Amino acid sequence: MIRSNKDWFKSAIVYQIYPRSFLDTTGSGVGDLCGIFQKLDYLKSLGVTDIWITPFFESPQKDNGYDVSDYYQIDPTFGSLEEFDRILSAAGDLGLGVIIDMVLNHTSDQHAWFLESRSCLNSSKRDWYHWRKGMRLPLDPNQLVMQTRQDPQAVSTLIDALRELKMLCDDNLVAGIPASLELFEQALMQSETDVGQIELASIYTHLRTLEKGSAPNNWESYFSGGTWTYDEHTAEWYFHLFSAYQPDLNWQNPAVRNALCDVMTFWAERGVTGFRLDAINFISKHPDFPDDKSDDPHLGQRYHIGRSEVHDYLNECYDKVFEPYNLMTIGECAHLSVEETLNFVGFDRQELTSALHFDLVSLDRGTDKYGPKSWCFADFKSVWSKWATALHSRGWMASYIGNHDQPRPVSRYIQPGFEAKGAKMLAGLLLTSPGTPIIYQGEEIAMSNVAWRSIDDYNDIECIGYYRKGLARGQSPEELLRDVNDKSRDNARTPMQWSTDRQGGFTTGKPWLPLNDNFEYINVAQQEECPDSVLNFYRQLTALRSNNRVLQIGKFRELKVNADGIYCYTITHDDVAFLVMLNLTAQSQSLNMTDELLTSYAGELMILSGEVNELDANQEHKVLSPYHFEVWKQNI
Ligand code: TEU
Repeated sequence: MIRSNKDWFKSAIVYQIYPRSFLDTTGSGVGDLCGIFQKLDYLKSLGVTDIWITPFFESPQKDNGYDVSDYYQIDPTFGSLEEFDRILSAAGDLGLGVIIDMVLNHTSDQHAWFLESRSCLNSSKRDWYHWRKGMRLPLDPNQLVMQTRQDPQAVSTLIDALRELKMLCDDNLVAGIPASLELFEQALMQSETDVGQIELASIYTHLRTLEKGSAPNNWESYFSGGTWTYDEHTAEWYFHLFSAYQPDLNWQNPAVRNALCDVMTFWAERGVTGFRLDAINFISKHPDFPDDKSDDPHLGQRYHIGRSEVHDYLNECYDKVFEPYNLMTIGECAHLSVEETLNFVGFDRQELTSALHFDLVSLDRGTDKYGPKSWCFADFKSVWSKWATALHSRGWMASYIGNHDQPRPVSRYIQPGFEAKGAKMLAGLLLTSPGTPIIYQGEEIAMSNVAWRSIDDYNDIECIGYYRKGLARGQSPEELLRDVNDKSRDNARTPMQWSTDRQGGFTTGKPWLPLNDNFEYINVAQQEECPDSVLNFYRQLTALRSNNRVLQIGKFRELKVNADGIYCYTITHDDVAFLVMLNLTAQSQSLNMTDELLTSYAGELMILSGEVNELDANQEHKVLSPYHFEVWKQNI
């Protein structure tokens, strides 16, 4: 389906599907495309306009599909191309667009491009990825002489081995050794050592270590550990920002860019309405890969985040694919300022239609992303308001509170016992704020975190890396498990809770990840029956947004309030104004009705979650019940 209106993404409401956890129709325990097909009516009923499906391409599934081994094939775990086309066409009939996830920063190490690239030094695809020689400490001949003096038997074999190595390898490959060899020979001539024999193999091992050297630089990966992995076969290191199974593509190479544009064209031709672009602001790396000498908590970020070349690359994709197919492009743009983000999504740029920022989901992240950090409502509001205001009339954002990489919002921001009320308030915030809202599967029924007892219960490559790294530096397993419980991405990946049936109606088999035990009282079927459910509240909100252009394109302004736990803002456009008042806390809050608030507090009450509380007689206060949310609309 190609949408005709250029600005269509401004009125979109997106629902994100993590296919392996959505609905399994085969009993394999893993969700599949047929499952999505079966739920299209449900998705339509939510009032969303587009679904975004996270990667379903052929993949060894080391990072659940974010390690693609063939961009043109569907992983058999999920189904077939025919089934995907069936979704596209049935969704299209319902007026639902389909956005797919493009993982273009890296491929799987099993992708044919990488297999070819790693096959030999002069492979035609060698420079499709980043390969570097190890950093070697110069071989100190004097030290070697000292060593052999202690073991005189070793000398002659060592010389032979060094000579052989000199012949085998070109100077570049074993830089340092040939020069050292000469010095070593000179030093040896002057010495009076007995010549003996030792195992050639052990010398080779020694030389191999010298040859391998250490990683080409000190950058850190996102999944714990360094960004380089040594490849024995060609004695070079390859670069990966995520796991070693996910080597980074070299976007500097025009052939790579062409190949990736071909991939995107293939899917655009099939009729997708857009792409979510994974880690897109990371695709360009400093070509020299310098050591990061700063004291940044994440070494190397300064050399791969939002570099200027990214804009040239995206501009090229825009001309070739995004623009001709009128696609919505949602760039995952971590750790950028507002101004830097505008370089991707400004209306004057020809790059992306929207971006996802990381400021909100970083609020409670301390060391290494998993360590705890305290946060307060004032910070929460200031981050939200910053992004809600900054881009107005200059560019566009996509907004979200949770996704497949984040713990569940109700467990993160809401006090236990208030999940349903809290979920409604968060939904209200999301769906009345600027930017294209993205609802992550399960949020519409307030699914929550799990807390498993052992790291062995987890599947998430990221949290397992964090746990191992923590153990290595001496942290206690209990402390690490607590961090993992709070932050693991598996929290968002437990299967969708459809009903009280066995395995929550998700599968008839053994689910790939256990369900959250609370499926018996948090599930779609029950909430369908209850007019006051979180699910039905979502429907009210999507309808409100879709029926009111003002909410889609209006101007956001935060109003001053007397308490950090209360958040009030207006959204205005032309002669219509919406007022949103909400309580971020589990306590009732008394809101001082300032003149500014009183002016906006008029017109028609559109939506309410919480107790009906009129103003007091003097019109000075209004009580907002725990996680209260209300919206007013007036003509101005
Ligand atoms: O996530 C990327 C991601 O979360 C990082 O880029 C993020 O910037 C960093 O961790 C913040 O500190 C995407 C996918 O959403 C995720 O599921 C994948 O595992 C990852 O890319 C690798 O493809």
